[in-house]
Amino acid sequence: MFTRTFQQHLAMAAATALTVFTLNACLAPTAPSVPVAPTAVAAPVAPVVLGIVAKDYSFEAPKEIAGGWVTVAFKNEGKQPHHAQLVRLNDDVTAAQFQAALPKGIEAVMPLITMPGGPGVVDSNNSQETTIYLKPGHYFLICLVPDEKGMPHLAHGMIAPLEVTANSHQTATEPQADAEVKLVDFSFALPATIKPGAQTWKITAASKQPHEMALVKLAEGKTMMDVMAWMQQPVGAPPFSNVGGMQAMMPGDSGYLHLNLTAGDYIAICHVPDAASGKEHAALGMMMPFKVQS
Ligand SMILES: [Cu+2]
Repeated sequence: MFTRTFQQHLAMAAATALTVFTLNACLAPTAPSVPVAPTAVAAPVAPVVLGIVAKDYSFEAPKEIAGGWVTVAFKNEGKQPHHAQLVRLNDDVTAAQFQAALPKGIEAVMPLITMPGGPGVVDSNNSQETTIYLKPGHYFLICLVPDEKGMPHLAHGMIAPLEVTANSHQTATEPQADAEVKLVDFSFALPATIKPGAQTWKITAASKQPHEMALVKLAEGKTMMDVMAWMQQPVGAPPFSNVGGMQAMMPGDSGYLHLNLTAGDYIAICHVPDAASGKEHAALGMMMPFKVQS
């Protein structure tokens, strides 16, 4: 079931950005003097940074940001694990309609929104950065991580509005990736080998349903079976730590996940509910173990 395909992506900027000038003209006194205009190579424009701090149970974040490629820099200063799922209200949907739908559950909310991703779950005092594309519109940050009773943190007030405005300045350049990951119905296509250290993955939902990729690192001696058992019945300390990931994205969307993993055993998990059965995609096989080793 867990087929893993190799999707190594090579940065090609160096090959295309180089321009070779020949300077032999200045050695020949009789050569006509032709002024050479320097070839302008557009410097990459860094994404705007949206800084978010999570507490138990609130977000501290700007209320407005310019759209385009935005690096969402998320820090969890709470004691509980948290994430920041960004949701964009459809153009004809009001904030009041969205908030009225929230208590009715995911089936009522999904037709009103799209999801561009966001920083995945991290434990207390950890952080996660993702670079995602935000088109102008009315957004909310929400945290859907369940408390010990299974209630999403959203129900404790972990929701904040965000206005994304049209970017009147130079728009940011799409980031470069070291590796590519595909989210499919219902599996992950991960890089064949994953080394420790700083790296950026391009995450694409090559699928019919929205997906996410939560990353957990197994505790010493624990297995994927232990993780599955704990997810069924979350009693006591989890057999893993939450080390980030990419929140739910719509089919066809891509985003960038900035990682700095240490060596060890990990599992990629999708908690998005299936459109037909309502079951978590994890229960349909969207849980994949992988190893980080040098
Ligand atoms: Cu999924």
